[in-house]
Amino acid sequence: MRFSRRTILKATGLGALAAMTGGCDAMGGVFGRMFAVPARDTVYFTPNSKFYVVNYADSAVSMSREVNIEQWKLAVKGAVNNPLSLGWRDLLNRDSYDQVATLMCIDTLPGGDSLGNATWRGISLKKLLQECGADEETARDVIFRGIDGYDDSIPFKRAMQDDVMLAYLMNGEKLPKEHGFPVRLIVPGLYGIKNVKWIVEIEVFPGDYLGYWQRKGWTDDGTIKIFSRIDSPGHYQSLRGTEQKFRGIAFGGPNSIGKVEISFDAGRTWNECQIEPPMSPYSWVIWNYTWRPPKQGKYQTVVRATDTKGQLQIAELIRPQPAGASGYHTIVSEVTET
Ligand SMILES: Nc1nc2c(c(=O)[nH]1)N[C@H]1C(S)=C(S)[C@@H](COP(=O)(O)O)O[C@H]1N2
Ligand SMILES: [Mo]
Repeated sequence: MRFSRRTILKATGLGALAAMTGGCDAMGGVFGRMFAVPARDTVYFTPNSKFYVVNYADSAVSMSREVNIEQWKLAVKGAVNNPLSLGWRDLLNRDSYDQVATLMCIDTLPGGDSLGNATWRGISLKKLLQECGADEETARDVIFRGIDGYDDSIPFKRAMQDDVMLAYLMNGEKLPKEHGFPVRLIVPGLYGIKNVKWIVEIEVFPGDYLGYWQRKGWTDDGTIKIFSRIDSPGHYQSLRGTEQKFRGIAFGGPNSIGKVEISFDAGRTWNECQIEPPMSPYSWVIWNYTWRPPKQGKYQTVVRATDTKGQLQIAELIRPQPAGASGYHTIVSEVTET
């Protein structure tokens, strides 16, 4: 199996290349590559037009189908006392709230690009489930089904937490088609696989349900692992001057980031970076570090993060399948002039 990344390449251009060289270099421990990778912009909010897109299939449904919003319905069924069917207007008439949250694909390599941060507006899933009289005794999972045939589930207990949202606005705009119009799930701290797009059906389920990717051997838990990335300077960018500004992001998944450290000697010694205040408990943070290179040469530069619970990012290089990658993003910093 492969995730379909065509649109990622389209959306991020050289950024995707950066991810691959960063990731592959880190994975293979190969530092001899001589091609430079440009720096990335580090932003609080990823513009919708640059937000990564991952679909299990480049199907006509997922990419180009126009939803007739007047006919669109969202059904809530299963282990509930009052099954519901919501139309677009019903959805808009419900109480809504805004929440800043980072979305991250489980297929992201160390230093990769398949994550973004946005302000989502939507309705509370918990309130909807309560209104339907979800049966707390029998409910074990909540299943979400997309119009493209995709499905996934989260535990009922997780579904009943206040941060789980059915979102219809993204960064103040109508949810773009490729991101799930008219409505998608946002579950902070769980990988993208759980954040089902184009939802048409929600089912309260008495058992442990295995969704699309779980049936192919991927995790049903989906807790995001701590991630950090060096955005600038780029890999093999030639550095001139006594002061070099390093900058990037760190994301703790279900927890906030407490500390970010950078190493210029392949992880032997570490320096603490400055962290900018996060936009929300569910958002990535931006970190900065000013480095004074001691002399010319090539430096293996590594970043790692620790969450607010004191858990250090996992150093071991592990591939994304089945439960998400780990490993530190590593680049070469080539100081050509001090
Ligand atoms: N209906 C549906 N929802 C889906 C998917 C899909 O293929 N179909 N892909 C999932 C995956 S793997 C990810 S990473 C996120 C990506 O969301 P985005 O494309 O808005 O970034 O959507 C998830 N929700
Ligand atoms: Mo994903």
